[in-house]
Order: sequence, then structure tokens, then C-alpha cells
Amino acid sequence: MGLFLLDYGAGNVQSLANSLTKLGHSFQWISSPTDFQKATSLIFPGVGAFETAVENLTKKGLLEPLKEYVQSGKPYFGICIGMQILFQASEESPNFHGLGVVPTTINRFDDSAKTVPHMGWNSADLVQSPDVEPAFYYFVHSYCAKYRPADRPDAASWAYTTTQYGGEIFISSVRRGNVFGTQFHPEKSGAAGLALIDKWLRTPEAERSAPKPEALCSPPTLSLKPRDNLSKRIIACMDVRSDDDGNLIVTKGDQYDVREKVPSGHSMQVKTGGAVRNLGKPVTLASKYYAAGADEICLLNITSFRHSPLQDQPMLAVVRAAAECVFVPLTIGGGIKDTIDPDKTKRSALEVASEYFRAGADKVSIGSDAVYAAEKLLASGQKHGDGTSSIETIAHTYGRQAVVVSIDPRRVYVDPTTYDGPHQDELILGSLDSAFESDRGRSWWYACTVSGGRETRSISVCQLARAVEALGAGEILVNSIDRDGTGLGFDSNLLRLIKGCVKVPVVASSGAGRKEHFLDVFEQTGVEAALAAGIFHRAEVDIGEVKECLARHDIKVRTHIS
Ligand code: 1PR
Repeated sequence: MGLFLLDYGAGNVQSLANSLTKLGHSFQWISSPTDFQKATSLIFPGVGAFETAVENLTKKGLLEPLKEYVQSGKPYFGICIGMQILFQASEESPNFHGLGVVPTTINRFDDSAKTVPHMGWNSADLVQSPDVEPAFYYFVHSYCAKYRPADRPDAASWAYTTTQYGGEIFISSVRRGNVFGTQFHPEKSGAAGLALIDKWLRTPEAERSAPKPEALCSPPTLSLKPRDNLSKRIIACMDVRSDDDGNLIVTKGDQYDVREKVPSGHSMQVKTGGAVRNLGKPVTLASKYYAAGADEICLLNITSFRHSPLQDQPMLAVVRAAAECVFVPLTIGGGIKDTIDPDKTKRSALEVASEYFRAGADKVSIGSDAVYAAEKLLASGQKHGDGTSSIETIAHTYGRQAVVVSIDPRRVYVDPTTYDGPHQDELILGSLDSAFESDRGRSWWYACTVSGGRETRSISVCQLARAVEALGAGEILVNSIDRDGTGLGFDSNLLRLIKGCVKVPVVASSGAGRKEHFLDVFEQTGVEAALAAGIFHRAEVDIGEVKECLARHDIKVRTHIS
């Protein structure tokens, strides 16, 4: 008896479990069809593809019992796919049917004039009380229930909140009788999300399972606002590795060199080669940045603990501990590839990623392996991959929104008058009066690198970005070896180039040295998010100051964090 959570074996259900523990609610997992009878409240936190959810529930014999539970009148709370499954079907997986409780289908966002997936913090406006100040929640999805009261009043009457993304208004939560569902992730929406879960659980069961439909007779027509409320995201990133004594620490390099500079023997000269810079403990810093209002946290394992068996990865323990105290999305990168444990057990990239998702990661970030996959796709001359790359296998199981590709580009300077290589269309011509000495009168293209910048490849960033989007990446994180740790500002040329190649969200990284650099990057490049490391670790700039600066310049940011 009591609260049960439904897990169909994909996606990060650990985040919800951690939220409930934090809020002091005990729960059990549905492990067999008969458990539905024991449940007096049920939460279904689904992420990933509609098809994967329906298929897995069917295979485990849980789909029919779920439908019976929802129809029984007992309280049900569905999150993301857990909400979408209430609908009849989804354009994402035309051969699969949902529970059909809400009488319409889920459709893809129109991506002709906006980035898809819809990823980030947006407002959820109450349909019945439009004047109430909306709350901001974290969304990540490519498909949605469009709000169309004129065509489908029966479906629109389920809408509890709506959200505008670009020129489309969709149903961001549904509510009727015992059924509640949110397209957004309350378990990843900081204090606002935790409060929403807590309120639902603390409302008396009789009230949550009110038998009478609360439908509006005729759902209102809503007009489009001039701008949606999707906020630009500020991400705090931690490069994690072991120091020389084997302790896991957060470090930070200059142009990827993380060792302290030491005197070289000649007066006034320094070279690198000292101890690994130690800027703090990963979980302590993650928790500090969450409290300071970071919209996402990113942990990169920058030396992939290559000799540990998968189950003993020290990074897994860091992710588990961070997920217990961070209730915004957590991205984990480094070493997401096919690996072989020391005992010769082969582990696929999907298995490695699955371990991180189970530990509490929401997204995984793929670096070197994405470069190899893009090179393979280009060499094949095909538009689509063969389904075997890490990007494809992970996106197929967990949804493309869970797959970030992290690019580590390096400038390759050339003479534009003689350059006849394959990247002529991507050449950047630095003006003579550029504010940056490294740009003045020079020309370059951006090459991809692997192994944390140790090896430069001949594939360009645009080739890579297009290829990984075709393979199923849901977001691209753009570092810059030239700007990393310099504090000179983000590389706008690089970011504009990549923004022009892809539809998926782009995250700017490397070079932030002042709060104004965030303003520059959003105004000059249109990226969806900006990430920084050094300035936050050294406490030179606070996340709140960055957001205040952006808000003052009319850039939408999430400012209500508590
Ligand atoms: O190739 O899949 O194992 O992934 C390795 C991951 O580790 C990649 O995401 C790669 O970017 C990262 N990485 C590898 N070596 C380093 C290094 O620094 N030696 N860090 C490294 C990359 C870049 C950002 C940094 C920003 C912002 N560091 O993580 O946080 O540049 O810094 P700033 O704000 O201080 O300028 P795989």
C-alpha cells in the first residue's frame, strides 16, 4: 500500500526517487503487474522515446495494468512520457498506441523557425487562472500536445497549463479527476518542481482522486505572446580527474593544460608540469552551483578512469552523490564509448551510458567517439548512420535529448590566398581591427580534436555538427581549445558557424572571464545556453550576477530559484 513509482527500464528515474527522498516521502517500485493493486498513488516518470516506453511496458506486461490503474480513479502523476502515454498516439512512433485517456495525439514541434528539442526552462501558464504569475519548469522534448481548442475542444479541455514555444502553444500539463501529468520535469525543476511534487503528494488522496471531471465546458482561445518565455541557460561545468595522489578533484586548465605552471630554471620563465590544479571537490561544488541558481550542472571526466571496471568507476559515485543534492539537469561526459574492463568484459557505450543514467545523470556527453562516428558517416556517403554508433544506440533507448555531443575544436590558421583545402566555405577571416590579437588579420578554420585535444583530425566543426545531428545528438556543447581558461570571452565566430549548421540547441563553452561575456554570446550568436568553469570555481563571478546582467538587458533567464 502507498506510493509506487513505475520504471520501464529506460531514462533517469533516479532523479525522481532522489526528489522524493529529499522531500521525505517513502515509496516502492512497481516490479510486477500485481503491484498496481497495492498502489494508492502512482508516479510514472518517463523519458526517452514514446515507442520505447510502450514497447517496454508491453513486454513487461505493465501496459494493461497501468491503463486499469488510471481508469480506477486512484491518483496518477505522469511526467514527460508518463504524461504523453495518456494520449491516443504519438507522431514519434506511429505504430504504437498510448492509453487513449486524452482524446488526441502528440505531434512534433514545427522546427522551421526554431530549435528542436524544446530544451530548457519555460513558463507553465494556468489555463483557468491566466493572471497568476507562472512558474518556470525544465522541459526537454521534441513532441508535444498542441493546444487547439477550435479543432479539439475535448482534448484542449484537459489542459491545466499551457506553454508557448516559438509560435506554438502546447499543453504543458493535464489534469482531470485522478489524473495529473506534466510535460516538464518537476524533479529537475529546482525548488519550484520539488514544491509541485510535494503539494500533489500532500493533497489528501480523496481530493486527488475526485471522480468528477474538472473539464472546462469550452476551453479558452489563447493568443500568442510576442515572445515565449524560454530562458537562456547558465551551466556550471566541472572538469573532474584524479590528482597525483589519486583523489577525485575538480580541476581547470588553460587551453586544456591542467597542471600548475612551474619555474623552468631560467629566471622569469615558466612552463607547465606542476601538480594538477585543485579547485575543489566535485559534489561540494555541484551543490554550491545548484544553490546559486545554475540551470544545469555538467561533470566531465577528463581523463576517463580507463583502468577501472565499469561498476567501480569512481565517477559513478560522484554522479550518485551529486544527483542526491542537485535538482536541475545533470550532464556527465568523458569515456562514453565501447570499452573493455580490465577483466576483458566488453561494455558497449550504451551500457556505460546506462550506468550513468541509473546513477542519476540526465544527459551524457560524447566527445571523441562522436568524432569517429561522424567520420564514419561522412566516409559512407550516407545521410543516416547504420545504427551502431554510441550516439544512435543511446538516443534510440533514452531519446535524443539525453545525448549531448561535446566538441573540442582547435583553430587551424591558413593563408586564405593559397588555401585550397576542403574547408574553404568555413574559413573565418579575422579583421585587422579585431579586439583579439589572435584574430587580427589572420584566417582559420576549426578542426575537431579527440582525446581531450591531444589529436587534431581533418574533419571540421561544421561537418561534425551536421553529422552528429543526423545520427541523433540532441544538443551540441561547443568548447574551444584556443579560448579555454583564457577569460577572453566566448568564440563568437565559432558559435555562429555551428548555430548556422544545426537545428538542435547549442551550448557555448570556453573563455568566459566577465559577466558581460555571457551577454555578448547570447546577443551575438543566438546560442541556447552558455557554460563556464574557471570564473565560477575561482568565485570571480557569481551565477546570480550573470543572470542579473542578462535580465537587465532583456535576455530571459530563470531568476526565481527558491
Ligand atoms: O572524449 O568522450 O572521453 O570526452 C572527454 C571530455 O572531456 C570532453 O567533453 C572534453 O571536452 C573534456 N576534456 C578532455 N580534456 C580536457 C582538458 O581540459 N584537458 N576538458 C577536457 C574540456 C572544456 C570545458 C571547460 C570549458 C570552460 N574542458 O569543460 O569547462 O572550456 O572553461 P572556462 O570557462 O574556464 O574557459 P571523451
